[in-house]
Amino acid sequence: MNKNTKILVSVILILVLISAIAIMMNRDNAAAKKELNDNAVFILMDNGEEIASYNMTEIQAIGETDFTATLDTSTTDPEDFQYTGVLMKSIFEHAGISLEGREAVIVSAVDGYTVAVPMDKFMADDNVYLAYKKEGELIGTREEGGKGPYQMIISKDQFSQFWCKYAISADIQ
Ligand SMILES: Nc1nc2c(c(=O)[nH]1)N[C@H]1C(S)=C(S)[C@@H](COP(=O)(O)O)O[C@H]1N2
Ligand SMILES: [Mo]
Repeated sequence: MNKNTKILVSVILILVLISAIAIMMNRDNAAAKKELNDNAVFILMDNGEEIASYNMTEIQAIGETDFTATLDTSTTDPEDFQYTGVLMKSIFEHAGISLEGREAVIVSAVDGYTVAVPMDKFMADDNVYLAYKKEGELIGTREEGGKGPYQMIISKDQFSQFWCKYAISADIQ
């Protein structure tokens, strides 16, 4: 091998090594992200008392649905997105909590934001979802720069101020 060939071979070997390391690190990150999201817990409460908690795998099993909603914030123009989640009323039904004669559901987030959803809105078809994917990708945790892992999305709302990012619990009143 002449000198130039040796240099070329060394450069190629180094590049191959660097990309192998990058691929491995990426794989670890993806696995860690999936685990973080799979383990994320959502809590159901009845008048302030915790009655059930679900992780993402359990929530998905209740009845995963794709739906569209219009994200319209004070700083962005309205835009339709496809989300994936479970109707929030189905989670309460799964936990055996009767929704009859109740008044509202208070959804709370880790940043202290809370949204009160009146019962007629909560019970409507195809409306109040606990979502965890947007356009097929996990919404992601706040630490990852996401708006989840769970985000309450109200499919029929014209504006999105009644949605709830980083949602952690729902309390039926
Ligand atoms: N936890 C939490 N959820 C929230 C908010 C918030 O500040 N904290 N803001 C609301 C408002 S005003 C809007 S328009 C939507 C979308 O906010 P985004 O643009 O940050 O996604 O989230 C809603 N949900
Ligand atoms: Mo907003």
